[in-house]
Amino acid sequence: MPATEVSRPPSRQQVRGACPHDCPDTCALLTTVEDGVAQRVDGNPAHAHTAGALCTKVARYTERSYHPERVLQPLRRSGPKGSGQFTPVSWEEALEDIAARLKAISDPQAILPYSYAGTMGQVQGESMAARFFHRLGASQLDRTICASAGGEGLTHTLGGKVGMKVEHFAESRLILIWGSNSIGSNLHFWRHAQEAKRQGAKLVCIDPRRSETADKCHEHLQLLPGTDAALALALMHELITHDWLDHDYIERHTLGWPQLRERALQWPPERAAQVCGLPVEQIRQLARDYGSTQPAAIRLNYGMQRVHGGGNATRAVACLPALVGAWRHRAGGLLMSSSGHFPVQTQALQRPELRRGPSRTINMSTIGRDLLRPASAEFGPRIEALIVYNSNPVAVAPESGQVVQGFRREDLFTVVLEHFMTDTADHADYVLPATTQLEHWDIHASYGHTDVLLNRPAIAPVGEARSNTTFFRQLARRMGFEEPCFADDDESLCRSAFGKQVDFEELLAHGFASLKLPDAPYAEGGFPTPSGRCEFFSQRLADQGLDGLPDHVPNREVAGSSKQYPLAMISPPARHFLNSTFVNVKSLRDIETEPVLEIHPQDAQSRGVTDGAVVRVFNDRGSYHCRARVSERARPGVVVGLGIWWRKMGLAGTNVNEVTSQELTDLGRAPVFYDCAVEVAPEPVA
Ligand SMILES: Nc1nc2c(c(=O)[nH]1)N[C@H]1C(S)=C(S)[C@@H](COP(=O)(O)OP(=O)(O)OC[C@H]3O[C@@H](n4cnc5c(=O)[nH]c(N)nc54)[C@H](O)[C@@H]3O)O[C@H]1N2
Ligand SMILES: Nc1nc2c(c(=O)[nH]1)N[C@H]1C(S)=C(S)[C@@H](COP(=O)(O)OP(=O)(O)OC[C@H]3O[C@@H](n4cnc5c(=O)[nH]c(N)nc54)[C@H](O)[C@@H]3O)O[C@H]1N2
Ligand SMILES: [Mo]
Repeated sequence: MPATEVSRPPSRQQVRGACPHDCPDTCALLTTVEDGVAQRVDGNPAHAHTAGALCTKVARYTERSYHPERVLQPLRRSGPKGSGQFTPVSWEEALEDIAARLKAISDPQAILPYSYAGTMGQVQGESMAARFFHRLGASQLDRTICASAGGEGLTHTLGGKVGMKVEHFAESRLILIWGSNSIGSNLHFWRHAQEAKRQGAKLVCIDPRRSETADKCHEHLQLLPGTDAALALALMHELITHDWLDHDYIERHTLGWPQLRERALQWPPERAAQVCGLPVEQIRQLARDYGSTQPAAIRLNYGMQRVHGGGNATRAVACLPALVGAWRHRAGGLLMSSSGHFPVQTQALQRPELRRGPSRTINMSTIGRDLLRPASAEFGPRIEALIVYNSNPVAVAPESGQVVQGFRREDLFTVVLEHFMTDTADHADYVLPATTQLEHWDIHASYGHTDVLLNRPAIAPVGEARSNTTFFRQLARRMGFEEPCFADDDESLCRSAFGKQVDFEELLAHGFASLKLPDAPYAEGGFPTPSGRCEFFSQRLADQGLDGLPDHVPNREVAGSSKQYPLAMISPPARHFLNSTFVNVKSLRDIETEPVLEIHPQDAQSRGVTDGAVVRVFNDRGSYHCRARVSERARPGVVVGLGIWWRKMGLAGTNVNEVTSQELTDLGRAPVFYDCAVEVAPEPVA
């Protein structure tokens, strides 16, 4: 060592954070930083729900943050739309030009923000961005792509996205894991289910796929996609005919029992067995278990509401706990999402009062169709500019054929804030480097537990990356927006996110703080519905001209109903990706290997499909190639295209959303990813 260089110990610290990803677990993170470089990311052992453990994906967080292909400079398009050819420019130049391009659009409603849950943070999600778009008078985005069918179903039944506390599942005697592959997508819930299992509880999985979770449950009801309401109604039928009901709870805490009773009596198990494609005895046994075991808990997840009748199916399932009085126990009831328990100060964060003119709303799930729509009296102006952040619509939105065509419009001005050159970034006019969770402040609610988490920056922004909030603050200045709220810094946004109900000093000290909630919130009724009861019958739905009671609303594309496309396809998450995030992280992609289609041996044989063969999956909307995995994880008549690969990393530059449709659900205006008929043929990539 040269004499002039002073040797000093490396500075080493651990910074408390929160996992930003779209997952019910919302883990507390501890990032080890040495000399300004993040060395590793661990689960915080002090946070009970995280319990010091992370999933395989987030344990590799530094591999993603320091990925050699991260976008580190602003880029301007230099080739045709979608070619992925870009030239680096300065932030100054990019911001000036973007402001000029937006100012040149005469009707601000021709400008559309497109964002979802790349980060679930309240600050880097919709705070400064929402202020910016309200002040601009841009179109608003209906954020329906994931959970709005189930969300509305739950709201019209229980009153909101509310339910059991997740930790109490550990004390349940019977757990129905319904439309959820918990081991793959909700690992920290699975710990509680395992604890219950060790204590003797029975675990039942309700899923068209024999998932990793189904493997570990005592019972698996492998029903056809989109038939959950039929199953729930048949369970009610059995609860009624055997009088396994809690009459006192029904009397005092529910609404519409005589009507629901009449509806359920039309669903004997034989009828449901036919619709669901299940043995009748399996339905009877489940009803017996549910009617005779306390406390019984249902972990309902969003996998069962991505079909035409997803809203009604959620309503039907959400009626069950009240019928048997399961809510009386803290380990009984249902949990789909806990997000409605959090006192999020949306007004303070997003400032809707900044909007002066009229506003139209565009549904993010029909972005393909809407980008191609001309101006009209009904639609309003043609979409002329898109600003995308926290989302990868070209890969994740349904019916990619139309989405890609829309993003390729030469007259569309597109700005994408991203970490990587995703399929969407490839279609941008400007790609701007965004910070990751290790580099910015944020604060998080959760949809799987009831703790607030604070995320402090662990390292300085990598390269020239700027946070979403920084971008919108700086663009606001160039647009001439002078309201003082555009000067709020991220730490003060974090402070305002939950108001005084959450102790910010506690968050600063520990990184997390639990909401103060009763253990069994609906033991004595008190649901947040208009009536204060669990609403079997919803007057609010009836007032909209809809069925006030839950019913079985069949899929539009029922398995076996089309000669041309006889297979029903579902496309649930691959375990080592998070939607389309992490597909470019090599160590994780190596585990998933290639886009895969699980197909039952019978269906494979009749089509001449062999294990490992390249197949084409197709319908009238489009087609994509992937590798067949002949497996009994798929039931006969149903194929499983594990999601969501980047198109450009697929076998032929496409992915599963080529075949999904832009139809919407019965409630909540949501996509129907799992209501999709296809045919499959062995066919190498041309
Ligand atoms: N590893 C990983 N974790 C994730 C995600 C990911 O991509 N990867 N995604 C995250 C996101 S965005 C969300 S919204 C959450 C929740 O995400 P969900 O979409 O709930 O995902 P899963 O838990 O995989 O549950 C889907 C399960 O539902 C099943 N299913 C499909 N159709 C039906 C049906 O009609 N009825 C029933 N009963 N089941 C059906 C599928 O086979 C699958 O096993 O998970 C999050 N966690
Ligand atoms: N076929 C099929 N399609 C589906 C589904 C399915 O089950 N099957 N699932 C649907 C569901 S449940 C969902 S939730 C959607 C998910 O759709 P998206 O919310 O679009 O999720 P991702 O594909 O993970 O894309 C998020 C992007 O945000 C970026 N990002 C992360 N953090 C930040 C940040 O701080 N700033 C900025 N600017 N960018 C950031 C990431 O790099 C990533 O590219 O997909 C839906 N699509
Ligand atoms: Mo989602």
